[in-house]
Amino acid sequence: MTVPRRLFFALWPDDASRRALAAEAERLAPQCGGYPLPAENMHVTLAFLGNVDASRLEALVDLTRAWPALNGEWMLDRLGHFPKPRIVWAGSQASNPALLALDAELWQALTRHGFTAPQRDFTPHVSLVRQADRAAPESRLSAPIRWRFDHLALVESQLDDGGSRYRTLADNRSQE
Ligand code: 2AM
Repeated sequence: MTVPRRLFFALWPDDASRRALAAEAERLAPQCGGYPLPAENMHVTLAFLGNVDASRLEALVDLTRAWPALNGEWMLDRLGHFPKPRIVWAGSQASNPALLALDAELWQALTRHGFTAPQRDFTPHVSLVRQADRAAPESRLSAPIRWRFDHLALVESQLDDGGSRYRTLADNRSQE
């Protein structure tokens, strides 16, 4: 048995989207009573695996690198609040069929690798503010953010004193 790794699959925004999301987080944090997440942490989780034995990592890296190229878009325009984990997040009013299909396909592949998909529906979201006691006063982002996603990433989460640090272990961009 080796040391478990806390892993998840995510989409990572381009720099402009990331900066726009971080600016929203800064703006909202005082209103929601929490702390803003930094630009480098902005992402949408497609599949959270939790603690995974390191012996399974190689198969996950292979799956990630072999994943077909992505060329999608997600228009973020709304704000939401998950009261229990105390998160204020950005998402979209309209559902995004491509994003939902990608999530379902990813879980199908992960199921073949012995992972179990969650029972609950997937609510694509980008966490902006943590320890948020209140929802944002408004339900819209101050301006819509158009995020083009072009790669899938396998990411490790490490907790330290400053919060979560994320490290990409593999992605499906060309290896050349
Ligand atoms: P969150 O931002 O909504 O907290 C790394 O922790 C990533 O995995 C974050 O995007 C986090 O979502 C997500 N995550 C953490 N715990 C999770 C869980 N039990 N189920 C689903 N996603 C989780």
